[in-house]
Amino acid sequence: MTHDLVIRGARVVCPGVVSECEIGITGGRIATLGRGLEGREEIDAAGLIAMPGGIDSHVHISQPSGPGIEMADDFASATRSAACGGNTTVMPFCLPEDGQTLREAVTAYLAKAEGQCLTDVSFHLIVKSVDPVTLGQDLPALIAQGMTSFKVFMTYQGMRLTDAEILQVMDVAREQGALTMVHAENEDAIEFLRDKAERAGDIQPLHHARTRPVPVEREATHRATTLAEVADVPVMIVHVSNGAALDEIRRAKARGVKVLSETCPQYITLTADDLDRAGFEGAKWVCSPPPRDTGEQAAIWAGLEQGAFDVFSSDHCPFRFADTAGKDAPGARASFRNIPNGIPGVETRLPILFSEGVTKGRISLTAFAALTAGNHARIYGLQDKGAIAVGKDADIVLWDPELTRPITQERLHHGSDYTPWEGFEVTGWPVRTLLRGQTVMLDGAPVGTPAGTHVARTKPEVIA
Ligand code: DUC
Ligand code: ZN
Ligand code: ZN
Repeated sequence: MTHDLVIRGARVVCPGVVSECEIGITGGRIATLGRGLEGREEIDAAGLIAMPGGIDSHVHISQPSGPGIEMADDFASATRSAACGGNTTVMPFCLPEDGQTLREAVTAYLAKAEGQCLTDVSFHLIVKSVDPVTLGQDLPALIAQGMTSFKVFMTYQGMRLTDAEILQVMDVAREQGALTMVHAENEDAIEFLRDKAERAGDIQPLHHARTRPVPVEREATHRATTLAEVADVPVMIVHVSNGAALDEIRRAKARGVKVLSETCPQYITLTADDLDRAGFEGAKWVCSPPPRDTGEQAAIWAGLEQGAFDVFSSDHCPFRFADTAGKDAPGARASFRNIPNGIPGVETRLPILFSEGVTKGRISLTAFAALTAGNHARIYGLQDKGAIAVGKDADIVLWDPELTRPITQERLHHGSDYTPWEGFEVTGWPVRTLLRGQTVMLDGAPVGTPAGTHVARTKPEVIA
């Protein structure tokens, strides 16, 4: 059999095992894993590592972000950046604007993504209002269309749900077979600390971190896992930043609750000190939950090494510093309260974990592939993705494990005007990304026309 394409010479990271085999690709799918394969085209990947294309199951693209603030990425720039960072699928959130139904929002997001994407996309939903149309019509219809996961917030005025509302939403998840993702921070506690800080004149970016301390996340994580226990549903706790929250997850699991968890590059590499810069520059590191300290970084690393985390995502949520820093910019109006929460990271997630995890010997290649692709596919129901295995989409990323260079804004492709990791030294970079067998990144540059599509999902594995 002559394949469309054969990749030769790479060490191939298959689920649970690394193999010295060739990859035969036909019709955009992996057709054969073996030796002596024939192909009309070939890639010589000697010295490289072939991994499943990254799946980033937590990104924000073109999301409404408050008066006067626009997200820095649209679908073209976000997926270009994703592909250049070794990803082949991203999972953005669909957030309804005020007055819009969830179904109207989905229609609008699908239209924004259509024809723009260099990677595949698959949407999660955000439930910010609990009303009969959302619960009784839109969620069941959208889940049936393959949007089988949604996020609820315990923080942010206008987005947060009460415990009673979260239980109602979880009940729909149970009936319809969807996965609930929770942003776990206690809004009342944050509001109390924020008001106090502002009254004391503590308005610099550092106070974003000081007013969202670990107990705020720990308590909400306990509550979210308890609500899931009461509602009898699995739950995904997203962007876990510290050891105490992770301990709540461990305790819930020990009680038999099906809890999944996610952490992100910011919680293993950044600290609250990064927000403590002269003037307003600390705004570049404002995300929620905030980066903590080196002790909490160690606790998150221990969790990654022990397999306590299911997925490692970027929480890419890009803004332009110029929009928050100038004296007339919306984010600079008064205090840290006005800085939009989020940092760019879809292009740097994989190199950071590869360098800090694989190159430094903390995690294996197969654990890396699971944390960055395989588990995302299994958990969220992306049947054709996430593994180098016969029959899967040929979504593959080739890594040069020896390539050493720092992260710099000028080499990135996102719409932000900065990276929080400027100058961060990385050993191990993706050098070629293939989406369904077509090259979409070569040597750090985007290639080809946008052929990414929206992918409908099956029920999440924990539910099916
Ligand atoms: N939560 C996210 O998941 N992303 C950005 C901001 C936030 O609070
Ligand atoms: Zn969140
Ligand atoms: Zn997020």
